[in-house]
Amino acid sequence: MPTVAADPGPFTFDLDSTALIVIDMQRDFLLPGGFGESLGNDVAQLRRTIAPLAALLAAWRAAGLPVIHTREGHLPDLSDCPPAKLKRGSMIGQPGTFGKILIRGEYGHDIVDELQPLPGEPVVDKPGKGAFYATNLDELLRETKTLIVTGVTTEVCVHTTVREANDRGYECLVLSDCVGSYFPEFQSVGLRMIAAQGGIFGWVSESSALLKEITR
Ligand code: TIU
Repeated sequence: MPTVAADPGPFTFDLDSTALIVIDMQRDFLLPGGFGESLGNDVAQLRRTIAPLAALLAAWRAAGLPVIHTREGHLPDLSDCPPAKLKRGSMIGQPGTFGKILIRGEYGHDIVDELQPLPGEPVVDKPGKGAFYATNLDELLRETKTLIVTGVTTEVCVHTTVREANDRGYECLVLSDCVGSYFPEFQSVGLRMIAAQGGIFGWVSESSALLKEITR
């Protein structure tokens, strides 16, 4: 079984029951001129995850291992958008640079070109921050015990998903170079929170450490 150097300590897991999850690598969050940037956010902080994630995806696919992608967004009539979310996110469903913001089927809602899912790879559309809430993710992960967690943003959808996964019995390895936050301090503290207290939510490592194990 592979072991990767991680915080708070070495993480050993079985590749036969491990899946890679790529969370919300959507144009609305990552593209210059998009929704995320229109809120005053620095998309460069997220875009630095694209290259290491593309390299990991290539190796992961070459090893024949399972990958699941997620996208945050809503039906065009917003009937699946929790009212409390819409209240604080009134731009959801409004016209943006890349189509209606966070609406399924719009260009901006889809995944960036560099990380497009391949045919057959599940894409989980989620209305919330966590990937388990109101989705079939738990059913897709029937054979899975370990999640390799990547995507954006570290303190929002990544954290929520990692917390949900913990309560459902999954072990999570979060890759620091493959998750990103618009805010450097949240990136740093968000990762520390996962590994704190002996790994309260999981382990934190880098993609290079994992790549060594899957490209042997
Ligand atoms: N995917 C995700 O994290 N959605 C967000 O809204 N993130 C923010 O940081 N705003």
